Amino acid sequence: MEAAAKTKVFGKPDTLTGVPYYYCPGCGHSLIHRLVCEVIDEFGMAGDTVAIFGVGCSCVSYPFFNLDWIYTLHGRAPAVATGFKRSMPDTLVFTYQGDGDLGSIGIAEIIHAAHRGEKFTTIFVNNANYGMTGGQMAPTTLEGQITTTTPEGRDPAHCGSPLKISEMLATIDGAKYVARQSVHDYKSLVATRKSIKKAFEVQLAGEGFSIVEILSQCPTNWKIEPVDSCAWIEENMMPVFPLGILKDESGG
Ligand SMILES: Cc1ncc(C[n+]2csc(CCOP(=O)(O)OP(=O)(O)O)c2C)c(N)n1
Repeated sequence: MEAAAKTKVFGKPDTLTGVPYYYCPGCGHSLIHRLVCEVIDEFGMAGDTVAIFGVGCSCVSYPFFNLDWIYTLHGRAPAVATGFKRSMPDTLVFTYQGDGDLGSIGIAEIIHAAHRGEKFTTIFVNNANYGMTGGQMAPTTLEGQITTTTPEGRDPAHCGSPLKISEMLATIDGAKYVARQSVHDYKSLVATRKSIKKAFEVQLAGEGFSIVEILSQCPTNWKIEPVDSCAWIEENMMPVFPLGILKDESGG
């Protein structure tokens, strides 16, 4: 009997190595890795891409990628990306940074990279806390959110309100594409992939700085079950950090 012809409809992106993820159960980083890799595959650019990691949970991610990568000091990925992209302008360069890395210690780096209109892309993973170090308050921590450093909940009277970093970056002329997406349901995964693709296109067209903020699950530090973390994003994060394209000045 002849074997029935099979058509492959789904598979692992070639840019992912297939090394099993060792993130906490329900962590959003692995979903985001996959979407980034799918887009790189689509562009056929794995050999011409450099990933630049900040410090945080994602700094253990290099075994997952079939890519060249650089691991930088905390918050300094935009400076390294600036140097790399300027010296090798045909390379697809992206930084991959958490909200602590990008929004606290690295806030000046990202603002000035956008201000200079550096032609790289930032994947900004907002999980509303410092994940790697055990769940301390980040600039993006929600009002009332319990973290190890705000055991009674973040009080804006002395901790400020959640910093809307993408809104801030969108005011900067050199930033040409700024989007906020999420990975909490299928629809948001599709939108996030689309935004990553658009951000990379803006970079490859030499138009300026591009960034995609992605709301991402951290059930371990939110102290909830992985299955509940998607609803947590929708109910708690999205009212404060609404999804959408904050700025698109691509195409001249
Ligand atoms: C100069 C410096 N200060 C502090 C630390 C400790 N540190 C490691 S990861 C981290 C926070 C990372 O949080 P985030 O960027 O939100 O990423 P996540 O782990 O949540 O993905 C901190 C403060 C460090 N490694 N280097």
